[in-house]
Amino acid sequence: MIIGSNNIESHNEGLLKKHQNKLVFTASEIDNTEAIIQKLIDFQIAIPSWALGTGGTRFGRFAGGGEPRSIEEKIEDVGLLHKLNSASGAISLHIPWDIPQDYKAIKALAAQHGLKFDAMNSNTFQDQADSEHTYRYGSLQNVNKAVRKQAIAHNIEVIKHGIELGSESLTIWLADGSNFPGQLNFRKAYQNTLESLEEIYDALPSNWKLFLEYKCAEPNFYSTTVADWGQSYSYVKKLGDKAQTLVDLGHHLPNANIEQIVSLLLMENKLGGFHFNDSKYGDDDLTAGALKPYQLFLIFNELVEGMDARGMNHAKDLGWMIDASHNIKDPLEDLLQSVEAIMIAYAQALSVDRKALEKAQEENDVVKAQEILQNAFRTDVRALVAEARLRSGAALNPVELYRSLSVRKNLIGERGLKTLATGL
Ligand code: PSV
Ligand code: MN
Ligand code: MN
Repeated sequence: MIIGSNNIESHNEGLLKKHQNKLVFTASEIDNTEAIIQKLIDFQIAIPSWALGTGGTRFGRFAGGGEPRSIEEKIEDVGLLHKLNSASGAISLHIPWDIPQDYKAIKALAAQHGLKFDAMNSNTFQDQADSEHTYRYGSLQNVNKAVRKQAIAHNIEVIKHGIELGSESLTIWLADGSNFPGQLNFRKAYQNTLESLEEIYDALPSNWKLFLEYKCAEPNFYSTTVADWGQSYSYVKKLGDKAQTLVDLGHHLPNANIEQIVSLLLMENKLGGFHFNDSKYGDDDLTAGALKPYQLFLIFNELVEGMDARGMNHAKDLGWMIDASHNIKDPLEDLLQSVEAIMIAYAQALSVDRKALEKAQEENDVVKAQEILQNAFRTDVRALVAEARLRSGAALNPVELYRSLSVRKNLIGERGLKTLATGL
């Protein structure tokens, strides 16, 4: 299925008048709208290949139709998203769920859709049919050296795939940990993990980054070897400049102050990137901004403040990725909603009156500081996000256009009703 520019133009024509009125009103409420729109145009969020199909839980999976069956079809799906919103210009692959065969052809297909390859993800949390050793008791932490070697070799293979595709980062998430007290010697598990990570780090090209993702629990329920930002920080600090921490919004203990974590990691130059999603209970992997949009805004508020303080480029200097799973929604609609929510939070953070906030903070004017933040959060910035899309040739309302073009029905026509996306 291909969405033509003519489809987008006629959709936009129908919505233009209303949009322009909203934009004029927004510009009367916010000072620096032109600068914000430009930053929004530049901002791209990578789509994870594994979120293009229906996810599931251990209780079942209710797949929708027309899901991508190959890496090529996954690229095509991200291409559809990018055509609709011009903000999803990258795909993040997971090996071995996505095994690139013909690099040249895959790169050409991605380029045709205006896509880059964002972080490559390794997988040492599942045994593969051809694996010699099991990860039942962990991978990089394993007491058995042969298992560790297998996991290290896998990560190095992932880097090699990434080099061929033009990716520049590797994300490592480890399921390693223990299920019961006494099962693991924490000190040895840490040391084994560090040594293994060092070997992987040594295989990184000079222009690459290694992102070490943390997660408080699951699949292990007593201890996790990289369980929180402090543990990730302790590893990446030892590894070197190319290693940084990756924050997945769903990987914290309840009520964690994620915005403060982000601020601290940025200050230490150890924030590498994000996996955006939302949650109520645990690693729920729900649509970004669906439950806690204020938290998402507060995170972006720290990001904008911290990146500006360090002179960083918002669009290029961190890895922006979604990590989501959809049990009941159409995955593509869900991803459009996630990207929109992230862009809104970013726009809101860009609209914060920084000087006034700094003054309020210096004067310990707590009420004023709250007024400033909440004013930015409560001012409707959706017209700015839509304007950024319009200027990039994308749709004013991506979900509406997706539906009016019956994209899912077309994909079912092409790929069939019973498709099992590779991966999750
Ligand atoms: C683990 O929960 C995680 O967030 C990691 O990023 C994985 O690679 C991803 O989910 C996919 O299962
Ligand atoms: Mn993640
Ligand atoms: Mn997760």
